[in-house]
Amino acid sequence: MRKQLAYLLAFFIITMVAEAKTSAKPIDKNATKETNALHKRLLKLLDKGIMLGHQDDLAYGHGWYKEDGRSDVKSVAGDYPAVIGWELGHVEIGAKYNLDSVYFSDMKHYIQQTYRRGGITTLSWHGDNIVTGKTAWDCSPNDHVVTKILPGGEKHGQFLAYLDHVAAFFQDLKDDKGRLIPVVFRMYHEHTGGWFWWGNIQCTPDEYKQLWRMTVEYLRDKKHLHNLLYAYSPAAVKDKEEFFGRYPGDDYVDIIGYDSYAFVKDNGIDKYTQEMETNLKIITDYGSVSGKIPAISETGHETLVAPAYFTRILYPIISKYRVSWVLFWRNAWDPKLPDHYYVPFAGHPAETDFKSFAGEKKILLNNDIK
Ligand code: BMA
Repeated sequence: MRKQLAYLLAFFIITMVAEAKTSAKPIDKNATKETNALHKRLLKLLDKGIMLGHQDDLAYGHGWYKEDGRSDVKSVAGDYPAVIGWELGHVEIGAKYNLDSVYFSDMKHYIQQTYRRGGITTLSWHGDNIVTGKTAWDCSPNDHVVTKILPGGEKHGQFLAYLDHVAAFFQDLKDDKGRLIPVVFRMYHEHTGGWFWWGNIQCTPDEYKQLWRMTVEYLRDKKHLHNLLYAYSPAAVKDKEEFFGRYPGDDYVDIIGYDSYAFVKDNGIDKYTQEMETNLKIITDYGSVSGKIPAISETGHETLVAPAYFTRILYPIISKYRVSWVLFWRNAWDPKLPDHYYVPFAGHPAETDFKSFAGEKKILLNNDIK
């Protein structure tokens, strides 16, 4: 009898979990048809494999800037990434180009090209510190930026004007038929790290949650933007408690990720593998009960000095998990940053390693997700 009961309970739990996964919908009840389709597709692709992503892939790469059709991932692996990341920093101040010198007008074209090709777009936002007028990294604990931009704060109105610029960008992402292109908005990221004005040194967990909810409500309900999926992505955390300590709630998040980087100094690779295991477990466990889509929102190993980073360090870990994508950070074009790259380019010693990684059946490039 007991055994029967246990079976029944197990069956019930499995059914509930399966239900949570497949019936999950975007948090925006008025999400456009295309946004719903993207959400459904992301859930479905979890069964197929892990999408390869790269930040700024089409705009520039190591040693080049703005060459039509070029991509460092494509030059080495033969195809475009399935996911391409972009950065909105400075859109809020009405600038023509972002903090990494990508024109917003070009970015829109790249996003259109990606969409036309069946690829997926995610955007981060290193918005300026509205109190000091300096960068997102300017985060003295005494500025209380978040307190000041919440409703009632002295910078609230001015911050909404920042959000108006952000909204205008999203509103202008149109496909060939004039329909809004659905994209992932990964805002206020790495907030557990304490190095941005929205970080854990500058605001309380409650203030962070309020900031998040205020932003979603403003973009969705006031600006009537319905082409966004919202991604929550702390810097790698030590445990579940830290991950959810500033989580704004299931009604405000579609995608759950984390950022983690591999360094070689001080046992860095061991720390990285542990960090990846811990964080992958948190996001995939929660994803399987909540229907939230887990993703490795930023990762990589700058300059690729550790031997076989892709096939021997990264792949053995990530291949064990049902995770939507793995996004490698940017290959800077700027000659002042010659070592700032995360995927190999033609001629780099890690080329074969990356090619083998990208060739794994489980790793999906643009053509694999069409
Ligand atoms: C950082 C570095 C910076 C860049 C910023 C925003 O990690 O790549 O050079 O400006 O991201 O993209």
